[in-house]
Amino acid sequence: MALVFAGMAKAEDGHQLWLRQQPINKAKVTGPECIAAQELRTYSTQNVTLKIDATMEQDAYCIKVNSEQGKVNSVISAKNEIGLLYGAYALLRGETTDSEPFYKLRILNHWDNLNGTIERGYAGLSVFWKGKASERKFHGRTIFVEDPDQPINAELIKEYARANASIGINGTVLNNVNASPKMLSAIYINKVKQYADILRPYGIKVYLSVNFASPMSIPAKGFNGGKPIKTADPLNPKVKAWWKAKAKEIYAQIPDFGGFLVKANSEGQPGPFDYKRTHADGANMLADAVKPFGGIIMWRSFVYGAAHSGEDRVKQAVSEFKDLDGKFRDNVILQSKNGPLDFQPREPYAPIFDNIKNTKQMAELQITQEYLGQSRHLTYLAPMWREFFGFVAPEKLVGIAGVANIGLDKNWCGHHFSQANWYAFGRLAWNPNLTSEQIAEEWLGLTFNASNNEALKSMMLRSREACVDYMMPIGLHHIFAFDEHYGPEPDGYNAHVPLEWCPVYYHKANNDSIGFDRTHTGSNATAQYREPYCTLYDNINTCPERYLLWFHRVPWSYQLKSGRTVLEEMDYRYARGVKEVEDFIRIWNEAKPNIDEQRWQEVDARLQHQLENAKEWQKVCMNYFSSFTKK
Ligand code: GCV
Repeated sequence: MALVFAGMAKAEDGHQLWLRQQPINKAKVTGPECIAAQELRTYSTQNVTLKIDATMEQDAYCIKVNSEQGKVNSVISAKNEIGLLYGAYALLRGETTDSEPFYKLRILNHWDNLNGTIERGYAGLSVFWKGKASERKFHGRTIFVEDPDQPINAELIKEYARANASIGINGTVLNNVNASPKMLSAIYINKVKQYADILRPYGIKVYLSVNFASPMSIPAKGFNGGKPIKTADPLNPKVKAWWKAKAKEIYAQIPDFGGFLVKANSEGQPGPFDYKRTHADGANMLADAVKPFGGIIMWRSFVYGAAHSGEDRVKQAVSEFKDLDGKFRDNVILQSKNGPLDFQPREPYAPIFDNIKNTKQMAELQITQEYLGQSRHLTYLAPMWREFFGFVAPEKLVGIAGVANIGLDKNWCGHHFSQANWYAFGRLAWNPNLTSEQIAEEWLGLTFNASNNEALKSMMLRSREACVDYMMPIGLHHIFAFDEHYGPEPDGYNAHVPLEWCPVYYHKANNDSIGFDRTHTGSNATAQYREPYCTLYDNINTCPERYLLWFHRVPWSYQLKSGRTVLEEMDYRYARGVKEVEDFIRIWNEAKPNIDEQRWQEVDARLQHQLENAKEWQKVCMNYFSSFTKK
């Protein structure tokens, strides 16, 4: 191994991600000439035969290793070149087993805007879209505007494709779910085609997020004399015709285009509800438009403030979609976040997965750490995603989407350890039964030559729980500073924004009690869960304490199993979270001799910052919450 990977002395900036092999150029590779063959010829230490076996499942591969007289010859078989590519990367990782992906849809969601910025992006600007600085400024800040004339960065996108293919990702949504209608204009479709052409040989399909009101501002080729129309009502024949014409226009350029992702009637986005139509009306209309070309619609259930405005926010997705179950076309997939609120450090699973039984479903996980320290904290997310799969059986889903954490930063993700989350997402989308340990070990080996470093592995595995402890223990949630979703703001209240964006709405602390009563005596969100969880969560004696203040309102004198009161328990947990980060710093210091200088320094600087932040969370939250008990 030591010969294969980059030497310790060589400066590393993280750009190569987990693909740090040095070219060896000694392997003999026979079989079809394809990217798999090129990769193996360059990086393999053994001779390999590639075989096409048309009877195999799509994307599956079979690896056979034969050692004869000290010489290793392997055979990789697959249905086509993409399967061979997956097999090649597996072999280069040291795997010698057969494998097939659990999910057909393993998709990254980029929340990238056409002006080059990224919503909840913490690693620089978009790798896909470039904007230019406008002359106008907003509160002293530069405003970026679209610039469709900018050429694409084909080399970078090829690297992106390679990295994704190496972990089995096979789809990418190129733009933000808060979508600009301009995404569907001819000039941008042409750019999407350029991306599709680069990504195709790596087995990656492109998808787009669409703005439901696009027909009102963008022309569709061959329709209405090139003029937009006055409505986006999904039952209006002209609207249906517009989307059909648009689908035709897209597929003429990108025959294997994947389909659309839609955020409708949520957080100000247009949708069918604007015309008193249902989500099914909207989704089915789009589904019919892409169906002849084999496209799909991923319709998001992250909807609040629409038909069920005012209801406990965590209940609204079920309220909006339950009655529509079974009414969607077969090429519509309902895409839901893992938790019912919004990617918090810890949430109970989203009960929409229990309530929807006759509609295809996908889970949306967030790789970008919007609420978990962004690219400044070391937080390994595999344990959180595995926790979700403990409640929602992987078989219930037809695919997995991950909100990407990728940007133009040299190391792609901002924090070197955030790369582990991109990696883990791909590996879990391929096989949701892999353990967090296995993935961490693999990633540490490939990224830092440190697969055997138990301390680093333990740091990764403990990091998400530490984050929960120093941000929001025992079921606290959404007590972040407004908008940035980074630091603490437990007293946050702003009369000018929806109440569901204000921290005080979630913890409801007063001089007597704290917590959100979501039991049958309160918002009754517990009733949306299947048994045994419904009963388990509803009853304070059986509700796991990690969800205590999520589901229950308790007096300050309430004692937890530890014998500590709520405030004492908070005190204990915040302190424990801080101590964990101190320990991560110690572990990282001990690993110093084994890690290249630049990456060691960069991670160290971020860990120091993480510690400051953890202490700030502890101080601000303890000051605030203890103020109630002193009155
Ligand atoms: C893309 C949260 C985020 C928003 C995001 C939204 C969503 O509210 O803060 O930035 O918008 O979720 O998932 O649609």
